[in-house]
Amino acid sequence: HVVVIGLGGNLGSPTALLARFSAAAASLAHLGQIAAAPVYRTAAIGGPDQPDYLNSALRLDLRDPAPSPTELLTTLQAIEDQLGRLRPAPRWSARTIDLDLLLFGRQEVELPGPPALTVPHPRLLQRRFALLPTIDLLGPDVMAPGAAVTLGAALAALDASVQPVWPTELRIAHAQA
Ligand code: A4P
Ligand code: MG
Repeated sequence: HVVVIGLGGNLGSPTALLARFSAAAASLAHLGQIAAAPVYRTAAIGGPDQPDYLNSALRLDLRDPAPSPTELLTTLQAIEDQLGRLRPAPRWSARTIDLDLLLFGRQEVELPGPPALTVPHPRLLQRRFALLPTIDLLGPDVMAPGAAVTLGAALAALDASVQPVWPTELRIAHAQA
């Protein structure tokens, strides 16, 4: 199973945010091989007025015995808690770290939960901050499960002036298991 996990956050310095991204990668390394996308600075989409985000993504090639999508989501939420994520908070408000399950192989998942889970992530194809690092990891020619377009075509359809994304020099340090 090739899994893609979106990383985001906009509370604290870039250095602090990057340290949380790297800590999240290290916490996942026991599940399989990890590759990290570049880190982008991105304008906040939706929600109240808030600082720019850092966004990136991890590719996780799960080794057996692989967790189920729900087990992996529960792990991601536990890592968010360990890294200081405060809940409950208003939807789309500023946060220290957000870990989203963007893709889980070719699986389509729709579970009421708790925890509720929809895979592919329901907003993946509408968001440049999620699509760009996913394409860095998988290439532009992959079709998102359940969608009729490639990731690259979905990205090309989005307005870069409405959703600006800027490359940074920041790199995620990730422990290999
Ligand atoms: N949930 C369902 N499916 C998934 C999935 N595939 N991955 C449920 C992760 N979670 C999933 O998530 C809310 C609920 O979604 C959970 O109970 C989970 O069971 P949350 O992380 O607790 O809260 P949230 O992140 O505030 O809500 P949501 O709806 O996930 O927000 P988004 O869509 O993640 O948006 N702008 C920029 N530039 N960069 C960003 O990273 N992020 C957001 C948050 C808004 N604007 C942003 C960014
Ligand atoms: Mg989230």
